[in-house]
Amino acid sequence: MFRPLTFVQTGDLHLGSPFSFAADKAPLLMRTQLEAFVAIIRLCQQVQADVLLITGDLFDQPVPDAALVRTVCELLGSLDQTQVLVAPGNHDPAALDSPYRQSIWPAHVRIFMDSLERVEWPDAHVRMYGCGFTSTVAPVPLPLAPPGGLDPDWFNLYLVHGDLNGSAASPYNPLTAASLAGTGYDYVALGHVHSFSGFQKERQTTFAYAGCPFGRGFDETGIKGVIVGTVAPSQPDRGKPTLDLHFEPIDGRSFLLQTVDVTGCQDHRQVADKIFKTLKSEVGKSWPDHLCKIVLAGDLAPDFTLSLPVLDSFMAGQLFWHRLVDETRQSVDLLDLAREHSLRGAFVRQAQSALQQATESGQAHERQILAQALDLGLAAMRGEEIWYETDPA
Ligand SMILES: [Mn+2]
Repeated sequence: MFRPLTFVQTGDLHLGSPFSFAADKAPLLMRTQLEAFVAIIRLCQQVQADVLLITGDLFDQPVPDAALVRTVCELLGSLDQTQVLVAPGNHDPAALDSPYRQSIWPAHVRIFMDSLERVEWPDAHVRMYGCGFTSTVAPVPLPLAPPGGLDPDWFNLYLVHGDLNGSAASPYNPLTAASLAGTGYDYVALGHVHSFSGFQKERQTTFAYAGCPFGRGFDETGIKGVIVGTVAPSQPDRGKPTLDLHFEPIDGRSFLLQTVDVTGCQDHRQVADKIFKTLKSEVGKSWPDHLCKIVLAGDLAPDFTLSLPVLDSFMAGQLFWHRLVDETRQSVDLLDLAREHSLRGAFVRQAQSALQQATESGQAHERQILAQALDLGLAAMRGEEIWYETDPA
Protein backbone atom coordinates (compact mmCIF):
# COMPACT_ATOMS: atom_id res chain seq x y z
CA MET A 1 0.00 0.00 0.00
CA PHE A 2 1.48 3.38 -1.00
CA ARG A 3 1.15 6.44 1.18
CA PRO A 4 0.01 9.90 0.08
CA LEU A 5 2.63 12.61 -0.50
CA THR A 6 2.05 16.34 -0.05
CA PHE A 7 4.10 19.07 -1.68
CA VAL A 8 4.12 22.85 -1.49
CA GLN A 9 5.23 24.76 -4.60
CA THR A 10 6.64 28.26 -4.53
CA GLY A 11 9.09 30.30 -6.58
CA ASP A 12 10.13 33.81 -7.56
CA LEU A 13 10.47 35.01 -3.99
CA HIS A 14 13.28 37.34 -5.10
CA LEU A 15 14.56 37.63 -1.53
CA GLY A 16 16.91 40.58 -1.18
CA SER A 17 15.09 42.76 -3.72
CA PRO A 18 16.24 46.33 -3.08
CA PHE A 19 12.72 47.90 -3.35
CA SER A 20 14.50 51.12 -4.27
CA PHE A 21 11.21 52.73 -5.44
CA ALA A 22 10.09 52.77 -1.80
CA ALA A 23 13.06 54.95 -0.71
CA ASP A 24 13.24 55.06 3.11
CA LYS A 25 10.54 52.38 3.39
CA ALA A 26 12.67 49.86 1.45
CA PRO A 27 13.98 48.05 4.59
CA LEU A 28 10.37 47.62 5.76
CA LEU A 29 9.44 46.00 2.43
CA MET A 30 12.52 43.75 2.52
CA ARG A 31 11.46 42.52 5.96
CA THR A 32 7.87 42.04 4.75
CA GLN A 33 9.13 39.98 1.82
CA LEU A 34 11.08 37.72 4.16
CA GLU A 35 7.94 37.33 6.29
CA ALA A 36 6.16 35.84 3.25
CA PHE A 37 8.92 33.20 3.12
CA VAL A 38 8.47 32.53 6.85
CA ALA A 39 4.71 32.11 6.22
CA ILE A 40 5.51 29.45 3.59
CA ILE A 41 7.78 27.58 6.02
CA ARG A 42 4.95 27.70 8.58
CA LEU A 43 2.46 26.43 6.00
CA CYS A 44 4.77 23.47 5.20
CA GLN A 45 4.72 22.57 8.90
CA GLN A 46 0.94 22.98 9.15
CA VAL A 47 0.12 20.75 6.17
CA GLN A 48 3.01 18.42 7.07
CA ALA A 49 4.42 18.75 3.57
CA ASP A 50 6.77 16.00 2.48
CA VAL A 51 8.42 18.30 -0.04
CA LEU A 52 8.86 22.03 -0.58
CA LEU A 53 9.49 22.80 -4.26
CA ILE A 54 11.28 26.07 -4.96
CA THR A 55 11.15 26.75 -8.69
CA GLY A 56 13.91 29.35 -8.95
CA ASP A 57 14.54 33.03 -8.17
CA LEU A 58 14.52 32.30 -4.44
CA PHE A 59 17.05 35.14 -4.33
CA ASP A 60 16.96 38.32 -6.38
CA GLN A 61 20.71 38.32 -6.99
CA PRO A 62 23.19 35.64 -8.12
CA VAL A 63 25.36 36.44 -5.07
CA PRO A 64 22.97 37.62 -2.35
CA ASP A 65 23.94 39.22 0.93
CA ALA A 66 25.64 36.57 3.10
CA ALA A 67 23.47 37.34 6.14
CA LEU A 68 20.32 36.80 4.05
CA VAL A 69 21.65 33.45 2.81
CA ARG A 70 22.34 32.40 6.43
CA THR A 71 18.77 33.38 7.42
CA VAL A 72 17.32 31.34 4.53
CA CYS A 73 19.51 28.35 5.47
CA GLU A 74 18.26 28.58 9.06
CA LEU A 75 14.61 28.85 8.03
CA LEU A 76 14.90 25.86 5.70
CA GLY A 77 16.79 24.05 8.47
CA SER A 78 13.76 24.46 10.74
CA LEU A 79 11.80 22.13 8.42
CA ASP A 80 12.39 18.75 9.99
CA GLN A 81 9.62 16.83 8.20
CA THR A 82 9.98 18.43 4.77
CA GLN A 83 12.56 17.83 2.10
CA VAL A 84 13.41 20.89 0.01
CA LEU A 85 14.12 20.82 -3.73
CA VAL A 86 15.51 23.97 -5.36
CA ALA A 87 15.71 24.53 -9.13
CA PRO A 88 17.72 27.78 -9.45
CA GLY A 89 16.42 30.44 -11.87
CA ASN A 90 17.84 33.24 -13.97
CA HIS A 91 18.14 35.62 -11.00
CA ASP A 92 19.87 33.10 -8.71
CA PRO A 93 21.71 30.71 -11.04
CA ALA A 94 23.95 28.08 -9.47
CA ALA A 95 27.02 29.74 -11.02
CA LEU A 96 30.52 29.12 -9.68
CA ASP A 97 30.32 31.93 -7.10
CA SER A 98 26.75 31.10 -6.04
CA PRO A 99 25.97 30.25 -2.40
CA TYR A 100 24.12 27.24 -3.87
CA ARG A 101 27.59 25.75 -4.49
CA GLN A 102 28.68 26.19 -0.86
CA SER A 103 28.33 23.43 1.71
CA ILE A 104 26.14 25.53 3.98
CA TRP A 105 22.77 23.96 3.20
CA PRO A 106 20.96 21.59 5.55
CA ALA A 107 21.14 17.94 4.50
CA HIS A 108 17.45 17.84 3.49
CA VAL A 109 17.91 20.68 0.97
CA ARG A 110 18.73 19.48 -2.54
CA ILE A 111 19.84 22.06 -5.10
CA PHE A 112 19.71 21.06 -8.76
CA MET A 113 22.42 22.01 -11.23
CA ASP A 114 22.15 21.99 -15.03
CA SER A 115 21.96 18.23 -15.49
CA LEU A 116 18.72 16.39 -14.76
CA GLU A 117 18.59 14.76 -11.33
CA ARG A 118 16.03 12.54 -9.68
CA VAL A 119 14.76 12.16 -6.12
CA GLU A 120 12.28 9.41 -5.33
CA TRP A 121 9.83 8.35 -2.61
CA PRO A 122 9.28 4.61 -3.26
CA ASP A 123 6.70 4.37 -0.43
CA ALA A 124 4.56 6.97 -2.26
CA HIS A 125 5.51 5.80 -5.75
CA VAL A 126 6.59 9.35 -6.61
CA ARG A 127 9.65 10.47 -8.54
CA MET A 128 10.70 14.10 -8.83
CA TYR A 129 13.08 15.38 -11.48
CA GLY A 130 14.64 18.79 -11.73
CA CYS A 131 17.44 20.94 -13.04
CA GLY A 132 18.46 24.55 -12.68
CA PHE A 133 20.06 27.58 -14.27
CA THR A 134 23.84 27.79 -13.83
CA SER A 135 24.06 31.10 -15.65
CA THR A 136 21.74 34.12 -15.90
CA VAL A 137 20.54 32.89 -19.28
CA ALA A 138 19.56 29.49 -20.70
CA PRO A 139 18.75 30.06 -24.41
CA VAL A 140 19.09 26.31 -25.03
CA PRO A 141 16.29 24.52 -23.14
CA LEU A 142 17.46 22.71 -19.99
CA PRO A 143 17.13 18.90 -20.00
CA LEU A 144 13.48 17.89 -19.76
CA ALA A 145 13.37 14.14 -19.29
CA PRO A 146 15.88 11.32 -18.69
CA PRO A 147 17.37 9.82 -21.87
CA GLY A 148 15.65 6.48 -21.30
CA GLY A 149 12.27 8.17 -20.73
CA LEU A 150 10.05 8.03 -17.64
CA ASP A 151 8.59 4.95 -16.02
CA PRO A 152 4.84 5.54 -16.51
CA ASP A 153 3.95 3.38 -13.48
CA TRP A 154 5.33 6.06 -11.18
CA PHE A 155 3.93 9.50 -10.51
CA ASN A 156 6.51 11.70 -12.25
CA LEU A 157 6.98 15.35 -11.33
CA TYR A 158 9.39 17.88 -12.85
CA LEU A 159 10.42 21.24 -11.44
CA VAL A 160 12.21 23.92 -13.39
CA HIS A 161 12.48 27.66 -13.98
CA GLY A 162 11.47 28.51 -17.53
CA ASP A 163 9.58 30.62 -20.00
CA LEU A 164 6.47 28.74 -21.08
CA ASN A 165 4.88 29.88 -24.32
CA GLY A 166 7.31 32.76 -24.62
CA SER A 167 9.21 33.14 -27.84
CA ALA A 168 11.29 30.13 -28.90
CA ALA A 169 14.18 32.61 -28.80
CA SER A 170 13.60 33.37 -25.10
CA PRO A 171 16.91 33.30 -23.21
CA TYR A 172 15.13 31.89 -20.13
CA ASN A 173 14.74 28.18 -20.85
CA PRO A 174 12.01 28.33 -23.53
CA LEU A 175 9.27 25.72 -23.01
CA THR A 176 5.98 24.84 -24.65
CA ALA A 177 2.98 22.90 -23.37
CA ALA A 178 3.62 20.37 -26.17
CA SER A 179 7.27 19.91 -25.13
CA LEU A 180 6.21 19.30 -21.50
CA ALA A 181 3.42 16.90 -22.46
CA GLY A 182 5.73 15.04 -24.84
CA THR A 183 7.81 13.88 -21.88
CA GLY A 184 4.93 12.15 -20.08
CA TYR A 185 5.30 13.99 -16.76
CA ASP A 186 2.19 13.99 -14.57
CA TYR A 187 2.91 17.40 -13.09
CA VAL A 188 5.36 20.20 -13.91
CA ALA A 189 6.06 22.85 -11.25
CA LEU A 190 7.18 26.01 -13.03
CA GLY A 191 8.85 29.22 -11.94
CA HIS A 192 9.59 32.50 -13.75
CA VAL A 193 6.14 34.06 -14.18
CA HIS A 194 5.12 36.13 -11.16
CA SER A 195 1.37 35.49 -11.10
CA PHE A 196 -0.47 32.21 -10.50
CA SER A 197 -1.15 30.66 -13.92
CA GLY A 198 -4.05 28.43 -12.92
CA PHE A 199 -3.74 24.69 -13.49
CA GLN A 200 -3.24 23.94 -17.15
CA LYS A 201 -3.28 20.58 -18.83
CA GLU A 202 -1.90 19.20 -22.08
CA ARG A 203 -2.61 15.51 -22.60
CA GLN A 204 -1.69 13.77 -19.31
CA THR A 205 0.57 16.61 -18.10
CA THR A 206 -0.69 19.25 -15.67
CA PHE A 207 1.50 22.31 -15.16
CA ALA A 208 1.38 25.57 -13.23
CA TYR A 209 3.29 28.65 -12.14
CA ALA A 210 2.61 29.42 -8.48
CA GLY A 211 3.65 33.06 -8.98
CA CYS A 212 5.55 35.05 -6.39
CA PRO A 213 4.28 34.95 -2.78
CA PHE A 214 4.94 38.66 -2.33
CA GLY A 215 4.88 41.24 -5.12
CA ARG A 216 7.81 43.53 -5.77
CA GLY A 217 5.76 46.63 -6.46
CA PHE A 218 2.48 48.01 -7.71
CA ASP A 219 2.92 46.16 -11.02
CA GLU A 220 2.53 42.87 -9.06
CA THR A 221 -0.68 43.51 -7.19
CA GLY A 222 -3.27 41.16 -5.72
CA ILE A 223 -3.41 38.33 -3.23
CA LYS A 224 -0.46 35.95 -3.64
CA GLY A 225 0.08 32.39 -2.55
CA VAL A 226 1.55 28.94 -3.15
CA ILE A 227 0.35 25.67 -4.70
CA VAL A 228 -0.38 22.72 -2.43
CA GLY A 229 -0.51 19.34 -4.12
CA THR A 230 -1.27 15.88 -2.80
CA VAL A 231 -0.38 12.74 -4.68
CA ALA A 232 -2.72 10.04 -3.37
CA PRO A 233 -2.59 6.29 -4.03
CA SER A 234 -5.31 5.11 -6.38
CA GLN A 235 -8.06 2.87 -5.00
CA PRO A 236 -7.69 -0.08 -5.29
CA ASP A 237 -3.96 0.23 -4.99
CA ARG A 238 -3.08 -0.45 -8.57
CA GLY A 239 -2.06 1.90 -11.31
CA LYS A 240 -1.01 5.47 -10.97
CA PRO A 241 -1.53 7.70 -7.93
CA THR A 242 -3.92 10.63 -8.44
CA LEU A 243 -3.13 14.31 -7.97
CA ASP A 244 -5.12 16.91 -6.06
CA LEU A 245 -4.02 20.56 -6.45
CA HIS A 246 -5.11 23.87 -5.02
CA PHE A 247 -3.89 27.44 -4.74
CA GLU A 248 -3.39 28.54 -1.14
CA PRO A 249 -3.22 32.30 -0.42
CA ILE A 250 -0.40 33.24 1.95
CA ASP A 251 -1.33 35.08 5.12
CA GLY A 252 0.47 38.33 4.78
CA ARG A 253 0.69 41.54 2.94
CA SER A 254 -0.06 42.30 -0.70
CA PHE A 255 0.41 45.20 -3.05
CA LEU A 256 -3.01 46.64 -3.82
CA LEU A 257 -4.13 49.32 -6.20
CA GLN A 258 -7.28 51.14 -5.13
CA THR A 259 -9.07 54.03 -6.80
CA VAL A 260 -11.13 56.11 -4.37
CA ASP A 261 -13.72 58.57 -5.64
CA VAL A 262 -13.63 61.53 -3.27
CA THR A 263 -16.30 63.61 -5.00
CA GLY A 264 -18.19 65.65 -2.44
CA CYS A 265 -15.48 65.54 0.23
CA GLN A 266 -14.99 68.97 1.74
CA ASP A 267 -11.89 68.55 3.86
CA HIS A 268 -8.94 66.24 4.46
CA ARG A 269 -10.64 64.32 7.26
CA GLN A 270 -13.53 63.41 4.94
CA VAL A 271 -11.10 62.28 2.22
CA ALA A 272 -9.23 60.07 4.74
CA ASP A 273 -12.53 58.56 5.97
CA LYS A 274 -13.62 57.87 2.40
CA ILE A 275 -10.31 56.08 1.72
CA PHE A 276 -10.67 53.85 4.80
CA LYS A 277 -14.32 53.09 4.05
CA THR A 278 -13.52 52.14 0.44
CA LEU A 279 -10.62 49.89 1.47
CA LYS A 280 -12.75 48.19 4.12
CA SER A 281 -15.46 47.34 1.61
CA GLU A 282 -13.10 46.35 -1.23
CA VAL A 283 -10.40 44.44 0.69
CA GLY A 284 -12.21 43.14 3.76
CA LYS A 285 -11.00 43.03 7.32
CA SER A 286 -7.31 42.72 6.43
CA TRP A 287 -7.47 46.22 4.82
CA PRO A 288 -4.95 47.90 7.19
CA ASP A 289 -2.30 45.21 6.56
CA HIS A 290 -1.47 45.83 2.92
CA LEU A 291 0.66 48.08 0.75
CA CYS A 292 -1.80 50.33 -1.01
CA LYS A 293 -1.40 52.68 -3.88
CA ILE A 294 -4.44 54.91 -3.52
CA VAL A 295 -5.52 56.87 -6.56
CA LEU A 296 -7.81 59.74 -5.60
CA ALA A 297 -10.36 60.50 -8.28
CA GLY A 298 -13.49 62.61 -8.68
CA ASP A 299 -14.25 66.30 -8.35
CA LEU A 300 -13.29 68.39 -5.36
CA ALA A 301 -15.27 71.36 -4.12
CA PRO A 302 -13.90 74.65 -5.56
CA ASP A 303 -12.93 75.97 -2.14
CA PHE A 304 -11.04 72.86 -1.01
CA THR A 305 -7.39 72.54 -2.01
CA LEU A 306 -6.17 69.01 -1.51
CA SER A 307 -2.68 68.67 -0.05
CA LEU A 308 -1.20 65.17 -0.03
CA PRO A 309 1.14 65.87 2.94
CA VAL A 310 -1.83 67.11 4.97
CA LEU A 311 -3.90 64.09 3.93
CA ASP A 312 -0.97 61.86 4.93
CA SER A 313 -1.08 63.31 8.43
CA PHE A 314 -4.78 62.40 8.68
CA MET A 315 -3.97 58.82 7.59
CA ALA A 316 -0.96 58.33 9.86
CA GLY A 317 -0.78 54.95 11.54
CA GLN A 318 -3.89 53.51 9.89
CA LEU A 319 -2.37 51.60 6.97
CA PHE A 320 0.77 49.45 6.96
CA TRP A 321 2.09 51.41 4.00
CA HIS A 322 0.49 53.63 1.41
CA ARG A 323 1.24 55.89 -1.47
CA LEU A 324 -1.16 58.59 -2.64
CA VAL A 325 -1.74 59.69 -6.22
CA ASP A 326 -3.92 62.72 -6.84
CA GLU A 327 -6.06 62.48 -9.97
CA THR A 328 -8.90 64.63 -8.67
CA ARG A 329 -10.27 67.58 -10.58
CA GLN A 330 -11.31 70.83 -9.06
CA SER A 331 -15.00 71.33 -9.81
CA VAL A 332 -15.31 74.96 -10.69
CA ASP A 333 -18.32 76.96 -11.60
CA LEU A 334 -17.07 78.27 -14.93
CA LEU A 335 -20.06 80.60 -15.39
CA ASP A 336 -19.17 82.32 -12.11
CA LEU A 337 -15.51 82.60 -13.09
CA ALA A 338 -16.34 83.98 -16.55
CA ARG A 339 -18.18 86.90 -14.90
CA GLU A 340 -15.08 87.94 -12.94
CA HIS A 341 -13.33 91.17 -13.91
CA SER A 342 -9.89 89.67 -13.60
CA LEU A 343 -7.18 87.97 -15.64
CA ARG A 344 -8.82 84.67 -14.64
CA GLY A 345 -12.22 85.84 -15.89
CA ALA A 346 -10.73 86.92 -19.24
CA PHE A 347 -8.89 83.57 -19.57
CA VAL A 348 -12.06 81.56 -18.90
CA ARG A 349 -14.13 83.66 -21.37
CA GLN A 350 -11.56 83.17 -24.13
CA ALA A 351 -11.18 79.45 -23.43
CA GLN A 352 -14.95 78.96 -23.41
CA SER A 353 -15.46 80.68 -26.72
CA ALA A 354 -12.67 78.60 -28.30
CA LEU A 355 -14.24 75.46 -26.82
CA GLN A 356 -17.62 76.37 -28.23
CA GLN A 357 -16.11 76.95 -31.66
CA ALA A 358 -14.33 73.59 -31.58
CA THR A 359 -17.55 71.86 -30.49
CA GLU A 360 -19.59 73.47 -33.27
CA SER A 361 -17.07 72.59 -35.97
CA GLY A 362 -16.76 68.99 -34.68
CA GLN A 363 -13.02 69.22 -33.88
CA ALA A 364 -12.97 66.65 -31.09
CA HIS A 365 -9.18 66.54 -30.66
CA GLU A 366 -8.93 70.34 -30.64
CA ARG A 367 -11.69 70.43 -28.02
CA GLN A 368 -9.81 67.95 -25.83
CA ILE A 369 -6.66 70.07 -25.96
CA LEU A 370 -8.59 73.26 -25.14
CA ALA A 371 -10.38 71.59 -22.19
CA GLN A 372 -7.00 70.46 -20.85
CA ALA A 373 -5.58 73.96 -21.36
CA LEU A 374 -8.48 75.42 -19.37
CA ASP A 375 -7.88 72.96 -16.49
CA LEU A 376 -4.15 73.56 -16.44
CA GLY A 377 -4.53 77.33 -16.72
CA LEU A 378 -6.90 77.44 -13.74
CA ALA A 379 -4.61 75.15 -11.74
CA ALA A 380 -1.65 77.44 -12.53
CA MET A 381 -3.65 80.45 -11.32
CA ARG A 382 -4.34 78.63 -8.06
CA GLY A 383 -0.56 78.30 -7.69
CA GLU A 384 -0.53 74.52 -8.14
CA GLU A 385 2.35 72.57 -9.59
CA ILE A 386 1.59 71.75 -13.23
CA TRP A 387 2.38 68.34 -14.63
CA TYR A 388 1.08 66.97 -17.88
CA GLU A 389 1.99 64.51 -20.59
CA THR A 390 2.75 66.11 -23.94
CA ASP A 391 1.30 63.09 -25.72
CA PRO A 392 -1.54 61.56 -23.67
CA ALA A 393 -1.61 58.51 -26.01
MN1 LIG B 1 11.38 35.73 -11.19
